Amino acid sequence: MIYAKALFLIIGLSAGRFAAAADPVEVMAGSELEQENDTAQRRELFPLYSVGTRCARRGCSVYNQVTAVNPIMSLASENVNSKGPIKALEMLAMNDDMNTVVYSDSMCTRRRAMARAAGLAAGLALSQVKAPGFAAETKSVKMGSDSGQLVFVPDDIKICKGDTVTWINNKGGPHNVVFDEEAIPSGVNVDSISMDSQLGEEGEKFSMKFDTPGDYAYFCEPHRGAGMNGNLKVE
Ligand code: CU1
Repeated sequence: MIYAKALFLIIGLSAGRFAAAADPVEVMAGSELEQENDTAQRRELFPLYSVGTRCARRGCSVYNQVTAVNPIMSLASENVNSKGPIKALEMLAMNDDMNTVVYSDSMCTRRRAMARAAGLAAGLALSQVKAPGFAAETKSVKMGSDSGQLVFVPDDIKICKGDTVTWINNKGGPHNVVFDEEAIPSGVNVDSISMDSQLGEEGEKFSMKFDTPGDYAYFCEPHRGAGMNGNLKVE
């Protein structure tokens, strides 16, 4: 009988403990779910320490350290009407860009956002990092491999709209770059992006900027039969 009572007591106590423990866990799980579902409540990756005079939740210490070790950020504030050592608009833009880097599915969108954020962190103005071509890159393609094979190296590249490709004459020339008019995005003039003339000297270059997204195919006229073809994807 005593054992039975003790057993009930233990069951009763532990049930109560479980019940007490279960409540807050459920509440937390619920609110976490709500936050995940509500994109407006996403976590800010770059808290706005400099906006206004009040420091965000965590206090001013981090932001003080940042400005102390980065004189460029302090300098940037002296230019125009700013609320803090880093201009509020720049901070908002940087936070936006960092979120884009995390959430975007597009490689080029992420790359542009990353370049803007890096520019802002280095003290550039918003107008500078937003200028067209700020994040543009140039990719190089060798014409002829180092061992003299008649190929483009690499023969398949992916760039972002606004990027430039530079073909560099390497070995086995003369080479050129002629786009296939059947295999370029509609509306793009094949002659305006091709280089008919042939590069004979090692190190000679041909550069072209691509603004129209799509798939492009090209070849080297003298070595087309040997399979000197290339593909280019503009995102
Ligand atoms: Cu060639």
